[in-house]
Amino acid sequence: RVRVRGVTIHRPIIYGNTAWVLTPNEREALPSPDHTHRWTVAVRSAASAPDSNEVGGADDLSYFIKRVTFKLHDTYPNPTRNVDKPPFEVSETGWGEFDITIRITFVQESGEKAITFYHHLKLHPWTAPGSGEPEIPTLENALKAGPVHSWQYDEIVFNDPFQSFLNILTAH
Ligand code: SLL
Repeated sequence: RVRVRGVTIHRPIIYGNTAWVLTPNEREALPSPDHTHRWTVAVRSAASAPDSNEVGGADDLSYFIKRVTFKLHDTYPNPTRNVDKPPFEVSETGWGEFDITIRITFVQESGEKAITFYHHLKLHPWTAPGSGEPEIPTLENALKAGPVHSWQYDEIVFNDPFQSFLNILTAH
């Protein structure tokens, strides 16, 4: 296998979360009524919108990503969630914000090491009413304000890729 020296190729991604406040009715229907929010954490192609749930097409990263592992807070059952096909996302309910460890494993043919990074799950739309200090709004006001979005753009960079992997990347 041959590395192509001096070549750098990158793939743009978006990662992060969207969170929704649960209505009182939705909360009553849950096994844990202390949960206040529903949220989705995801890794997506930067070529499509963060909220797209499209499988295949522009948002299909599976030609170079084999698995995305989302490590949730230990308060969750089975906190290590492996996602082996798109959409690369996890949806849950909960009451608190925490750091999610995101690990991307690349397809076998790539010969690339997995990469790991973090996303701080954001649930609350902090507001500074009037000239006051920023504060977490009441659930009622947060519900009116609509979903909270917290997304980051980034680029996965491959240096000196194997020729076969470079072919896979450029074919898409
Ligand atoms: C905090 N350090 O205290 C954070 C921890 C934990 C979030 C947040 C519920 C999990 C479950 C949940 O939202 N955990 O009940 O399955 O704010």
